[in-house]
Amino acid sequence: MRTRGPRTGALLALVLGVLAALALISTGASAAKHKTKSVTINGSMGSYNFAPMKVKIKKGDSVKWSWNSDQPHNVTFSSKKHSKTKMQLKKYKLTFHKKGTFQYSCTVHGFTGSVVVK
Ligand SMILES: [Cu+2]
Repeated sequence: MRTRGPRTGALLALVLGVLAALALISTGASAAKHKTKSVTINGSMGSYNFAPMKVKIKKGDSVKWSWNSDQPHNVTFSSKKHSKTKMQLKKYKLTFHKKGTFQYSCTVHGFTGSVVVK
């Protein structure tokens, strides 16, 4: 009867090493958290804008809008997603699951912004 030779031992070590490496890779991937970028509304009567006007994010990331203004504003996408129209918006957050460029505006004042999802 043969006992486990040095070659078998080396092969076993190699397999275990590969498994350990795979475990590390998958752990690393799931640990990559999705980010949230913030957009506020700047300006005063007659000259408002979203700041920043263009946000670049990755698929699965979110954008959070908030403002505290002397005028009511909203965030309205052509997809009909929209925030409430308020002077103070504590938080309006959307997560983007598709790549593309998404334009939006404040329908009260007409200024625009965009979210670019890569
Ligand atoms: Cu507005």
